[in-house]
Amino acid sequence: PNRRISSGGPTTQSLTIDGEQYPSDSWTNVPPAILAQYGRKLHVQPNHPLSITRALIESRFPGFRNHNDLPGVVTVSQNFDSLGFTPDHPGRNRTDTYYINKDTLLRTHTSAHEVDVFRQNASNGYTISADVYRRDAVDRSHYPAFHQMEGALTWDVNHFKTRQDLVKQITEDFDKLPKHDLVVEDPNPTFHPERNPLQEKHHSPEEAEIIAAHLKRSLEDMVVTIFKEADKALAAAGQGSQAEQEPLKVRWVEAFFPHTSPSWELEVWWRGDWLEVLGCGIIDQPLLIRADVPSRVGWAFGIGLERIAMLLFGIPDIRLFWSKDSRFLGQFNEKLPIRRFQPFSKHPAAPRDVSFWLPQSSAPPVVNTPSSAPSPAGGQLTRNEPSATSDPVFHENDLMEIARNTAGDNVEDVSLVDDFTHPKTGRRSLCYRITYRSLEKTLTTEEANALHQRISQELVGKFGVELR
Ligand code: FA5
Ligand code: MG
Repeated sequence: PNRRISSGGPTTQSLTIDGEQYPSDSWTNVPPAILAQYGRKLHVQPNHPLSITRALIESRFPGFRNHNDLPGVVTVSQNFDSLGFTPDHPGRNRTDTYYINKDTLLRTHTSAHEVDVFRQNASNGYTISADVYRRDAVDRSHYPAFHQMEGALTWDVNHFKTRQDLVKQITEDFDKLPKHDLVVEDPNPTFHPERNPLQEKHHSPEEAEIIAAHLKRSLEDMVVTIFKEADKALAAAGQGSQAEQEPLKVRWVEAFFPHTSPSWELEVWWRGDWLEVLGCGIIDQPLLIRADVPSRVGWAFGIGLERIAMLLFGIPDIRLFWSKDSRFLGQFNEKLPIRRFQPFSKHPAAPRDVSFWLPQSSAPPVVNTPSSAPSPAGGQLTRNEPSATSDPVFHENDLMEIARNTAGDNVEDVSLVDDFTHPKTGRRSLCYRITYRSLEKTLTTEEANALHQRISQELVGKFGVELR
């Protein structure tokens, strides 16, 4: 098949994905490294930790219809318009999204299928698990190809005589959910009344409140289940109890999604930091109207499956999920109780810095916020980015991708370590620390240097930066 050489290289006429040919255009930016990962469907590979995780979560949502085979090439309309993303929403930018061409892309989230599945109107609850793709940060909890599980539950207002009966039913359903004694740090974060309204035009605050309670309890139950399994695995490995080492701590934080309101994210305390594991909220009623199910009300969530699997098995690095090494794959068996992941020998890290002046015309790049959560996972919604047509302005995700394309899974982390603007000339200089480490062998000094050299040269070639 004809493929682009690289994100900034010359385009050829078409891309072939899933046996389908797509014409390329000026929006095309899917690199070969991503196409090579496309189609592995780790979430349904027997005995793969992501598949085991998916099945475990599905088991906490009995009666839901599970969709696990929806194709990853979707339209811009499915991925964004159907969900109410505004035309200028930053998530649409080529800096964040892999476009096949201006109308077609690799889905950035499983929400891309929500409207289609709602339209089938075949069940009250459903899940959608799938591979998703994003240009994003490089670190141990972010990867450009990852997996999400969407979940939604709705109640049909028309099935009830009165809205009071609806509230009664949801309350009964809530009372039937498994109870837990989990400490939730912030069960009801305040939310912004304008950016995250209660949708009072469509349902009462009381209805929103009981739906939200049902949503949060369901997801807390999911996390508790994962944690109990992780705890058993630790005990079985003779490593004591997780509860002693690092007690389960979760918190709800306000979030913003075009397709839910109000919205939240759930974070879990993991290895000394808050790890964002999912986004969720009360489904935007106009979305349900667009899906021809205007009489349904309910909730939806989107979980990062890798993040949950990391908690469940104690997997320390997201790159491992893509490993074909039997020392990794051989450790998981869906017929046996969850077992703790045993790291194979850890090879040394090789950090290298690259410092450069941005070209004078360059718009300010977007940089990672040094916030507590491993942001910018929610960045699709919050970052302020240059417009889609502004190439070749340097964007941090361009460096992330150059690093991935050049060093593959030998790159562990890319972090901004210095950001300096010259007081007289106004020129801006950035320094990134790129940490090289193979999961499978020790990289030699020469190998690390060679990778670093190639990445630095690509930065110069593509973005006209001046190395310092
Ligand atoms: C979304 O994608 C929303 N569509 C989720 C949603 C669905 C909200 C339904 C409301 C209703 P977000 O961009 O935060 O949200 O991603 C969801 C989860 O995916 C994150 O919490 C995180 O666990 C995971 N995730 C995001 N980016 C990455 C990445 N680069 N690598 C690994 N996991 C990621
Ligand atoms: Mg998020």
